[in-house]
Parts: sequence; C-alpha cells; structure tokens
Amino acid sequence: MTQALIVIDVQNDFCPGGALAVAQGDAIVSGINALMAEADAVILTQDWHPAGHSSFASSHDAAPMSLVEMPYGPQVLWPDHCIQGSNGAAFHKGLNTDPADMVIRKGFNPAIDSYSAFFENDHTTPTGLEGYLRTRGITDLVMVGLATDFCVNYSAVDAAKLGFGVTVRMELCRAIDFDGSLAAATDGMRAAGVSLG
Ligand code: VGL
Ligand code: ZN
Repeated sequence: MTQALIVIDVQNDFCPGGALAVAQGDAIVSGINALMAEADAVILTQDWHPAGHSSFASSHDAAPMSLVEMPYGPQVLWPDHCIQGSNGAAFHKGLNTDPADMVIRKGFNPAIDSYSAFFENDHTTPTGLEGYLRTRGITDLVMVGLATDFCVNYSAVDAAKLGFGVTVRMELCRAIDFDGSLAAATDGMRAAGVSLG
C-alpha cells in the first residue's frame, strides 16, 4: 500500500477573517502538519479562481449562498474568494508547505466550479490528479482540510469512485455546514465507501 495525504484548500479565505471563512478553519493546521511525515506523498490543493468567476454571486447580481442552475447542474453562489494571486488564495501561513510533492490548483476555468480535486463540477473534466497518483503507484488516500461538506466531500467521493481507498480524518476538517450540507456530505461519503476516521 502506498498512501498519499491530500490536504484540501487550507487557504486564508477559508480561515477566520477570510472571504468565505469556515469556523475554526485554522484549528486544523498544526494537526495536518503533524500527519505529513507519515505519508508516502503529500499533495496540497489550492482553490484558484480568476476574478469574475461564474461561481461568484457578484458575477450574477445574486445574493451569496443562493443557488443558480448552471449547464452542469445546480451551483451555490459564493462570495468572491481565492482569487488567483491574492492573499486570500495563499495557503494559511502556519501550513507547512515544504513537504508537498505537488500542488494542484482547481477552479481556474471561468465557466465551471471545481470542488473536487479530481473533476470539475461537470463531473467529467479531469484535473489530472488521478493520473499523477496512479503513475506514482499510490493506492490509498488520507484526506483533510476545508471544507468538509464541499471540497473534501467531493474529492473523497470521486476518489472512492475511482477505486482509491479513502479515509477522511474528520477531526482535521471543518465544515461550512450550510442548509444541512454537512449531514448530507457525511451520508454521501459513507455511501460511497469512504472511511470517516
Ligand atoms: C470550497 C466553496 C467554494 C471548498 C471552495 O474549498 O470547500 N467551497 N470553493
Ligand atoms: Zn471556490
């Protein structure tokens, strides 16, 4: 078994004071750093949107957290966040990025959001992470980060569907928990065969 640690979106905008702050998003940073030494590979994901991204409420004259129908299905409209090159898009300063073998950016396509580290929200456009992991012989994934109910959830479910063994370390994740999204996410992850550790 070869195991990778996948650290999802531990970025300033998802931490207290950020544009899309997740409660206690920064509380998981030191625990994540401590896990890095145990992994055969460490991969960081980085939400990385161009200004005016189609997932931003401001692009639709709509209220943040409202829903819109996109060609690929329903999409939550978010406050502007993780704009390419901004401080909000930078990793939390406490996160140890030195052990990272790879940083994968997502959400850069202006027309499609990308919660999952594997596929954009159309569920078909790949990010390339699957190929990276397979060519390195990685079979098992431990996932941590932000937010439990969106990017961690989508990444974990996609990884399980692709045949990886997946464990989400829930104590090293924090959720947005909007409109029942955390309960739905935990049900969905369990149904997909993800271990919630
Ligand atoms: C995320 C909403 C929008 C996440 C990213 O990292 O969970 N959530 N963009
Ligand atoms: Zn985003």
